[in-house]
Amino acid sequence: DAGALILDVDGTLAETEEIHREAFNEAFVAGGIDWHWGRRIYKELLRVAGGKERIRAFDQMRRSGPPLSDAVIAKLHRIKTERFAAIMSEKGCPLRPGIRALLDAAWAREQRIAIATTTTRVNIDALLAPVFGKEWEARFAAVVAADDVARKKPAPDVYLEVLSQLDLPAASCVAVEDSGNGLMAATRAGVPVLITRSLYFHDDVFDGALAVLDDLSELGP
Ligand code: XBP
Ligand code: MG
Repeated sequence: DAGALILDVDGTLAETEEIHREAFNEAFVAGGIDWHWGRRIYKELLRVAGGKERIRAFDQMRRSGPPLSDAVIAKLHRIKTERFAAIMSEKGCPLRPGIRALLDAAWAREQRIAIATTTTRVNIDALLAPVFGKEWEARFAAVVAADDVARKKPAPDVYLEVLSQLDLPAASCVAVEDSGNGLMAATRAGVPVLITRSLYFHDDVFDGALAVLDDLSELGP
């Protein structure tokens, strides 16, 4: 019995981070907050997994006044999630090279595919429904997102939850990730990791990965 492929979403299935960044910036404008995240600061902020956590981290870095309340952060993030879906439906976002072929080949040999991500669950829908239709989730053996676990990556929680839903030993699976946080999360869960280099983590060092590829088209047909 072959193990499963466990896929990250942001940066791995698609280059979504620029859309996340745009959505954050639109949420700050809508929420009347005088922030704008450029690429350089966003690269640093990406070390913090999770949008709400990222807003809080920036608030702690920059603010002299009282910290933003949980309610304000939740509201900003709610707007950000709405804007993400809106931008995705306006502009769309293609899957990265090799992803479609990898999925089709795995499904053809009846290998199970799962998703392990620290993004908000509806964001996966915004990405995958246009490609695979409304019933996209039925194609995946397990879909675990930030909302489903206590701790986001680099904690192993999303991977442990996927393994438990699949009832598979970690070492029989392969994770595909693009970030150091993702590599650490999967590694802590005992899952070997293939890295695909993405926009924001292009020059990072990925010690302990099985391999580091520019993109999955390198795996060939
Ligand atoms: C993805 C993330 C997410 C997105 C934003 O990490 O860190 O926070 O940037 O999503 P990974 P939300 O690819 O390692 O899963 O705003 O919905 O949290
Ligand atoms: Mg990622």
